[in-house]
Amino acid sequence: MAFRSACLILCLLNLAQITIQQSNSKPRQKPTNSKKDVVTMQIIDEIKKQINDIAHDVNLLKEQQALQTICFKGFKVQNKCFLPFSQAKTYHEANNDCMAQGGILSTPENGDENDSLYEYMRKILGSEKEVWIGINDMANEGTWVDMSGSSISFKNWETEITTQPDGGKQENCAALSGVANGKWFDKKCRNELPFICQFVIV
Ligand SMILES: *[C@@H]1O[C@H](CO)[C@@H](O)[C@H](O)[C@H]1NC(C)=O
Ligand SMILES: [Ca+2]
Repeated sequence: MAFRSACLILCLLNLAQITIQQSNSKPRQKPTNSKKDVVTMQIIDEIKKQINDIAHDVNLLKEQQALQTICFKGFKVQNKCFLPFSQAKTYHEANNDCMAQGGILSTPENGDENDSLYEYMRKILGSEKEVWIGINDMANEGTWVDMSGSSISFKNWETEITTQPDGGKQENCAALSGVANGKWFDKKCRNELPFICQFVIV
């Protein structure tokens, strides 16, 4: 990989530089052993630190690249990427699939995200479909929270024709409905629906 060879070259250059500095700064006569040991340790520590820094940068770049790949396949809205999965799964299976890729079930947090998610779902999965969203009241009936357990401020329940959420303790997971033009319904968590994962871009 290009990164790895760049890293290796950098490390070798640094090593060469430090060695030159060391030999330049040293007096001609033989230094005592203890001094030499201290200098050697310092060089090793410095190189270790630099390798750690480079490894850290490489990991960050890999993460960014992975997110960009997802964005490329999916749909970007503000600082989020949405990626659809058409295979119907239970709520838990769906969220596990999202988490396995570094995301969570999509969670619209404002009107714009809500519109984007609905439009995207309609286009990719079909306007008759429903998708899981990352909102549930499993822990505490009637208290709807996001996947981090925080209470939600944006809500988009269907209330014109029905009065969602209306499933009580039987229905603790939320889905966005294409038929209801993007409004939300509570559903049984073990139902199987397609889903859209969201990835936050840092
Ligand atoms: C999304 O939310 C906004 C703000 O509440 C609302 O105006 C809009 O109709 C909603 N869109 C959908 C598709 O439900
Ligand atoms: Ca409930």
